[in-house]
This record gives sequence, structure tokens and C-alpha cells, in this order.
Amino acid sequence: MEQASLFDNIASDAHADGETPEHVAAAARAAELRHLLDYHAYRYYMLDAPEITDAAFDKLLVELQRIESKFPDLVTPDSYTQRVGGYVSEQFAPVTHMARMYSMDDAMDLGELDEWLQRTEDALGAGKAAYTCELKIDGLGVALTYENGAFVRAATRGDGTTGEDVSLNVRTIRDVPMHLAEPALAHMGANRGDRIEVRGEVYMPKNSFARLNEEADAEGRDPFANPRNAAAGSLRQKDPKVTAKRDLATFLYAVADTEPLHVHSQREFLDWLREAGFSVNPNVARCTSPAEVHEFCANALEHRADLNYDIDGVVVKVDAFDQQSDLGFTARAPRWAIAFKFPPEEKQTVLRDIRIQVGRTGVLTPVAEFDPVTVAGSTIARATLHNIDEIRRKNVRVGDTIIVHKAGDVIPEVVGPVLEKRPEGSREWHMPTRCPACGSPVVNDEGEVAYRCVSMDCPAQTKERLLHWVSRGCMDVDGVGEELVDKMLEAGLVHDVSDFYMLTVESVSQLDTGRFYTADNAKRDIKAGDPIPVGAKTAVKICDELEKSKQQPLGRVLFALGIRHVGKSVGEVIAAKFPSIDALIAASEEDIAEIDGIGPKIAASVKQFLAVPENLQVLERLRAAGLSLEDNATDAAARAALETGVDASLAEAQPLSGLTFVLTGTLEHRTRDEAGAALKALGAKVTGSVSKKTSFVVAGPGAGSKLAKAESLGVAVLDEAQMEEVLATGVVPQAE
Ligand code: 3BA
Repeated sequence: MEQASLFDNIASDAHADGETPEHVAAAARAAELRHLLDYHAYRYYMLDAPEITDAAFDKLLVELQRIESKFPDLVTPDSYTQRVGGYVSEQFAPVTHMARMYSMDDAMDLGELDEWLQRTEDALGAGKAAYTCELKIDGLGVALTYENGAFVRAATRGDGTTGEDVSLNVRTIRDVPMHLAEPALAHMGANRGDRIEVRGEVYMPKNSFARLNEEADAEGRDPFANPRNAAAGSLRQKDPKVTAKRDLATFLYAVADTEPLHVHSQREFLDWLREAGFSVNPNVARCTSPAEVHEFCANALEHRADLNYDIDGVVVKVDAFDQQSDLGFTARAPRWAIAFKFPPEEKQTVLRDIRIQVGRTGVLTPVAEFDPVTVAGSTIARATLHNIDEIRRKNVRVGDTIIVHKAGDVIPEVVGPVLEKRPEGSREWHMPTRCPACGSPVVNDEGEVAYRCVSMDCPAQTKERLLHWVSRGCMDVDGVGEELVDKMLEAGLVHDVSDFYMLTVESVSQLDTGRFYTADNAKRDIKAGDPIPVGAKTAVKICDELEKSKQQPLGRVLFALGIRHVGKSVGEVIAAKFPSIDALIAASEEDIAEIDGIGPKIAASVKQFLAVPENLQVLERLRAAGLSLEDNATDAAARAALETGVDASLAEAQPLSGLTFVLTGTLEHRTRDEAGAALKALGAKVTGSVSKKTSFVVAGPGAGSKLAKAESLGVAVLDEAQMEEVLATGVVPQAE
């Protein structure tokens, strides 16, 4: 097993021959580097929790490669330089790829790219080669297998030979076709039934990554370090329902065997992929000279920040397949391709302060404030340090010169200090013992990293709660931002979220906007320097927005209330089970914890919130203001219909209520979970085991004991097509 060998070769090769001092030092460093690379590769691939940046990892790898090329006797078979990369875990069934998934050689700078281009031109004849340039998507390598044009399996790349079966999760990715489109099959001619294994990258768009991490923060989960880790974590979920909620997408670029496709170059192959219905990155170019390759790389680097997905370089491939064959493979990579790696976008700056932000649940979050620097296309001056553990782990102090970058090109992040530049007399940073906003004591609950302000009416918490209520994704009240909330608080107009609904055009229009008249926009009777009021027009709009927000469904309200550990999706899940606030108040902690996807921690937090008299009073005032605090059946049905794709009016009619279904075997058009959700949306009960009470068993290919049991009990059995008919019409077949 790979893991077993991770740490056991540290000092094993310090006695190679040629014991010059230089050789001894090189041997020791090589051993250390191998140990570090193995450890960090394990953190990255297995735990999806890297401790160092990709750039720092690459630096270690390059250093080892340099040592090994200088002292070839120091190369060990288990060296990271010799392995294709990646790990295979035991959580998912292993899948052997149809053909090996190779690695690629890297060019770390333009010089190394030129060396490769030169070597290739030399081998094929000057000017004879054309190159396909593709963006190097920073995702997760996967292989998708199709038989007779139908999807059968998806696997991660793993170690290049064997990957993990992630079929159920990949089925939930919307742009992965379940059937190859006819024109592509027609192109294969007599080979149309052959097994095809296409390869590419699963990734998470940057905006979805940012949203997911915001939600993680809100729900008290650890955020992902970058979109790549978010994609990996989402793909390697045990529960496909979780994957289905993550916004994943793919770009395909390779195939195990080109033979059956009747294509002769990478460019023709990419066309075939598109024709078959796969997502292919549109930013590709066929270049006919090294100069054009350079231009493509420069262009990609320039537009990197504009893309909604992470790229970490450019892949240059010899286009023609016969030329690819001439060049062949080394032990780990094709000679006909090279990965030109972008230099990492990291900058140095000076950490001026670590400021405390008090969140809506009272959590104190340390935020790094540093001299502004431009990274990946925008200026940044602060980054969250999350918590005290993170600060200790990163070992940063106020006054340090620090390295900053953007995680996934989006989120500013402090990488670490430049220790050589640490000023003398600097000191470790500590969490304050009193809340900087209200002076109340700060507590650190047993077993938690978070420090929180204990006060029930800390002004910072109040403000954050109010801002959270009106924010996008919560009650969506457009036009109410931080400045206006500040003014409302100052004027004593709002104390808790129910006060928003006591606002009138009159009271809002008199608030200050926080801006002032200048000589340019001063009017009659108004001097420059007078504060600008909100004005009637804006006030009307804000009151309209607030009025509209009363229609938000209960799930949103639960999220907007700012209950610890309740994010948007948790709010929705709870509201789906308890569609009124009264039902939720009446529910026990155990009832709540029993909801699929809700753990004891969330249940306890919800119950705790609903036990505080002040919170119940806020809910009563919200109800009095006209929020229904319950989802009527029509709305609930409409949402279930939207999520599962069944007809909305059918969902409202609940034609399957009173019927119990069991699903077994493999389905073609939906996963079993999706089919179950669709049946439930029409009112059916879906259970896991067959009994006399079961109304129907839906059996796909591969059905086993459940089908046998149904037959022995005389329970009606439907095939997938019949089930789809039921979902489309709401009518079940009558017994013969
Ligand atoms: N093209 C990654 N390997 C790639 C087919 C070869 C290849 C990649 C690529 C080996 C990207 C190594 C893992 C692998 C499929 C092996 C790309 C990208 N081409 N555009 C030349 O965008 N990340 N990665 N994947 N086979």
C-alpha cells in the first residue's frame, strides 16, 4: 500500500558510493525532500487538505529533480520524481483504466518550454510539426467509460493505472452526457459499439467555489483551500446527494484508445468530443510554429484572471497522431506533450495589524491587514486568518513581511511569513480576552477553535445579524447595505430583525446616507457639508423590497435568522421536514437530528436558538409584521417539482400519496436517489426494503434479492420505463 511507504525511507540512502562531502549533503537533502514530497502529496491527494501551496510543492519537486539529475545514483524507485503521482484510497472500489493514464513533463519557465519545442522540432524536422495548445485546467483527472454509447463508469485518475470508482457522483455532474450523441457514433462506423474511455478534468467554477466557502463559514465547517480541493472533496463524497448539490463541471481532452474513433489528430479528436456531447474547453489553438505557441501562452497568462475556472498552465501537444507515435513515451509521460506551468501569483507585503471582526454569532475572527498589493488582477489589503490555530500554524506576527496569494485566484490568503525578514522584538499574537466591540468577556468553548463574545446584545453582533438578514441568499433586501444599517442603528430605528418591518417611508427617508453635499451638488437652502438624506424615492424602494421579502420561504428565514450552523441548504432541508416554525418549535432535538443530513450539532443549535425567549419574541413580531413563517403545500410542491423535474401541478396533486416504492438495480436516466426524490415529490413513500406493504418495486438491471423478494411476495414490479411513465402521468399501472 502506498501510505505504508510514506515515511520509512528518510535516512536509508545516505551511504551511496562516491562519498564526497557534496554527495553526502545531496543524499541527505534528497532523502529529506522525498519525505516532504510524500507527506505533502498525501495531504493534497488523500486528505484534500494541503499545508503548502502548489508552487511551494513544485519548488521542492524541482529541487529534488535537480539533485537526482546531478547524482543519478541517488534516484530511488520510490522517489516522488519516479511516480506518476496521486494516490488510490480504499473508500471507493478500485477501477483499472483501459490504458495507463500518463503524467506530463513540466516546463517551469519559457526556457524549458523552448528546450522541449527545440527537441521536438529536431525529432520531427524543423517546421514539420503543428501543436495543439490547450489551457491546463486545474481540476481532478477523471476517466469516463462508455459502452455501446452509454455511460457505464467514472473513475478518478488515481495512480495512473488504477483509480477510484466515482460513477454515482459523476452521474450528478450536469455536463457529463449519459449517451454519446449520434453524429459521433456515426463517425465511429462499425466501431460504434466499442468501449470508449475518455479523459479530462472535473473542476469547480470559481464563483461556485466562493459561494461554497461562504456557506461553509456560515455553517461553521472548514472552508476548502481552493477550487481544486473543493472539486476533489465533492467528487469523493460517500453520499452522491452531497455531490449533486455542488456545482461541478468537466472539460475533456484525452481518450484511452483513439483507434475506434476514426480521428487522426488532437484537433480532430477535440471536434469528435464536442460532437459526442462532451464539454471541451473553447480556448484551444492549433499553432504551426514555436512563436505561435509562445503567443498562446502569453495570452493565456494575461487572461487567466478573467476565466471562471482555475488554470495552472498551458498544455502543448503535437497535433498529428502519427507524429505522436514517432515520439512515443518515457517511463512516466508522453514525449509529444508538455505542461507549461504558470509562475505562481504570490506577492510579498507587510502585515500591519491583526484586527478582530465580531460575527453575527459572536465568533471573533482575526483578519490580517497588510499593505495593499496587486495579485491576480486586483488589489488586496486584507485576508481572513480564520482562527487562532491558523495563526499559530502559519506562524505570522504583526510587522512580519508576509507572502500573500489568492486561493483559486479569488480569495486573498496569507501563505506565511518570510522569517529572514522578521523584525527584532516582534511578538506572538494572542486572542483578546474581551470583545473589542462591547467589552464583554470572550470564551473559548471546550474542543472548539472559535472564541466568542458572550454578550446577547453586543453591537457588533447586532449589526452583523441585521446585515445577514437583508443579504443576498437570505431575505434578499436590495438597497440596504452596511452604511444604511449603521444609520438605522444610530437613529435607534432597529434593534433586531423584526424592526425592519416597522420602518416607514417617512422614517427611512429622513436617515442620512452617510454622504455629504459638496459645492457641486448643493441645492438651494442646503450648504456644502450638509449630510445627504436617503430621500423619498429610495425610501419607497427600500420599503417595497422589505415588503417583498416577507414572501421568502421558511428555509430562507431559518438561514437569515443567523442560527449557528444553519446555512442556506441546512435551512432548506429543515423547512422541507418542518414546513412551519410552530412545527419546528414543537419538534424535539431528536426529531430534528433525525432529518437526513442534519447532525446532532445542528439540531442542538436550532433547539437552543428556539429556547431563548428573546428569539421567540422576534419570531412573534415577524409574524405580526406579516411573515407567514410557514410554507404552504403549494409552495413546497412547486419547489420539490423544480428540484426533481416532475410536473408542478402533478406534485401539488400528490397522486402517489399512500403508495410505497422500493428502488433496486441500476437506472439509466436518473440515479436511484433522484428517482426516489421524484417519486416522493409526487407523494410516494420510498423505503429500502420490500415487504407486504410495498406497493411497487422498481427494478433496473442488476437487481438482486429485493426483486426476488418482491416476486415471492407478489409485489408488482415496474421497469425503468414504466416508472418514468408513472412520474410523467402520476398514474400507476393496474394489476393484471
Ligand atoms: N491535457 C491535462 N495529460 C492533458 C494525454 C496527456 C494529458 C494531462 C492533461 C497525458 C488539463 C495528466 C493526467 C492525464 C489524461 C492523463 C490537458 C490537461 N493531456 N488539457 C498528454 O487541462 N489539465 N494530465 N489525463 N491522461
